[in-house]
Amino acid sequence: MKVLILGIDGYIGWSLALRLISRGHDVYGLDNFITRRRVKEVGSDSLLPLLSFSKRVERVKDTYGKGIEFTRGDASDPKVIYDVIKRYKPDAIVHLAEQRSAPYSMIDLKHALSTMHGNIQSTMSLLYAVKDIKPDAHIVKLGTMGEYGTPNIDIPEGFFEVEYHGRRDYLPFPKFAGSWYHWTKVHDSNNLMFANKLWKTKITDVMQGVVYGTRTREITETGAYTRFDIDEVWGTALNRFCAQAIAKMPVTPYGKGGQTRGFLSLEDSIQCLTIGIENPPENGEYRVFNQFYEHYSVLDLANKVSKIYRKLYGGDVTIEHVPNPRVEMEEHYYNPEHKKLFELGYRTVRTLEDELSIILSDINRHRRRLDRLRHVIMPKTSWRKSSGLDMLKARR
Ligand code: USQ
Repeated sequence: MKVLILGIDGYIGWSLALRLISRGHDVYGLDNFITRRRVKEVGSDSLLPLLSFSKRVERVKDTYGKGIEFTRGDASDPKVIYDVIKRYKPDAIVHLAEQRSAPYSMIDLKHALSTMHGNIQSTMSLLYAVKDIKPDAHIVKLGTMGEYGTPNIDIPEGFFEVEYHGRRDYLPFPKFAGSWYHWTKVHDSNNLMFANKLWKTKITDVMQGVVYGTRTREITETGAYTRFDIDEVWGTALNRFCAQAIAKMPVTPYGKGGQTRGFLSLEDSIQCLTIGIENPPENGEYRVFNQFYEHYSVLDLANKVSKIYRKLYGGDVTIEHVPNPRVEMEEHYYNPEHKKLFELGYRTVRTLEDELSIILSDINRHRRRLDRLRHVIMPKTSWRKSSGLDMLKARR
């Protein structure tokens, strides 16, 4: 199959490219390396050292005897998107080229606007380009479980039966996101649904949970790490907790730590995306996957990291409930459904405990780099303090 990955240089994009190549697919990629620059903008860097993209492709060729055709460009620029779809005529397009950090979008108005424009514009450009150039292509779009928020009822996979004033309908489940970033994904989902209604575009909208992990089978085979962020803006909960433990810093559940989210390993995320690509929806179908393995509270995860750390290194980890920089419920009901990927064959590869041992060991091997990143680990970006005043001052 010909698969175009928008955002091929990212945490998931690179790992997915390796998996697809190893399974014999033809992989094409687009990226403008903006995540590398934006992570530097907040004073941070990938904890695991990254090869340049051309070196990455050399490793792929050496290992699997096949390369990746790559275009450097911005996925939110319609011309760029039209050009790559014209050039590669892909069967499937995986859209991972959106700004993916909730804290980054909450820094201030400038960052909120760039997240809104970039994310929504890239999905809109992609929808039009597919309609105009390759209308039978399958769009696999990365959304987030965070689109649903944390309602006090079960969360279905996208749609649910509802009765109101005696009448029934099958409707999209209401969304209530928790950051400007998460809201861009809600807006994208609405646009995807509408494009499907207009043009019958074939779409898989992936509501993915929080991903953790350092490696997949192919990362080990090629030695070409994917990025691994641990700072307060770009790092996600479990990856950060592991880095905090190795750095002998407190592990930081925000507030009470009862915030519960769906989680899955990088290996599982790549398995699920591959299943979605290799098992496309029917022509004209818009389908939604809730993509995660299990749900945990952040305090549960802090305790698990502490347990595995003790087993591996013998010392204790301090768990510190720091004031929550976000506006979110810290204790709530959470029961999302997730059946469709399991029906298509998804099975988890490693237990959480085995995965944690691998992450902790990989971080431990890069302790020098970790020491250089200590100053960006503790939370700073505040949802409440986000403002547009500095942006306006800078324009005067
Ligand atoms: N959290 C802590 N301590 C930390 C970091 C985070 O308690 O040191 C808490 C947060 O307050 C939040 C939860 O952990 O309640 C998850 O936060 P996160 O930073 O791991 O993840 P989030 O900001 O939700 O975003 C990440 C990815 C995003 C993806 C999303 C899936 O960055 O791209 O869409 O996970 S989900 O969370 O299901 O929406």
